[in-house]
Amino acid sequence: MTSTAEPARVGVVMGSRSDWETMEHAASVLDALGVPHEVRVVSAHRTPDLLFRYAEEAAARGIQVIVAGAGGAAHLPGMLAAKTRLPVFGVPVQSKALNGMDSLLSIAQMPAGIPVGTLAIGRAGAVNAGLLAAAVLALHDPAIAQALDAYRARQTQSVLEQPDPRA
Ligand code: RP5
Repeated sequence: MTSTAEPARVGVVMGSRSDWETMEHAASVLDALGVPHEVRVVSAHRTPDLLFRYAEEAAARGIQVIVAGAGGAAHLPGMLAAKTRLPVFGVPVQSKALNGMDSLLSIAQMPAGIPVGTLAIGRAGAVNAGLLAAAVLALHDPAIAQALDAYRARQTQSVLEQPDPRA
């Protein structure tokens, strides 16, 4: 699935269909900002060959940033990062057993040499990964920069308009 007719510039990938509940928030932000993206399930342990192929081919296909969500022993972001020079932002999915602490540490604790930018556990991390991916593209894309500025201005305005939390 690609968000628009334009070729995808961000790859939103996840280890399982069950991660979509979290990762849809990254895709929604990219939609809202008009960033062409694709969404794929690519599992580090169930489809390792697909993982390698996805990472190896992503840059040549026009993908500029990868947002990768996974839970538990969350190898996906690190393995993708090992196979591509594209920036990879990892989203720790909230696992049932350990509430996402396992996912967070698996993604954050990359040994020196292969970086993964790690976001917060769950929805906040997915939203911010989408925003961060857009911010990278905004460096060279005025339309995305403008969309990001407008997003932030709306967010500021919504707080200022409703200062009383009881309202
Ligand atoms: C990981 O295992 C996925 O990223 C998911 O968060 C977790 C559980 O996967 P399912 O058993 O729901 O497919 O690979």
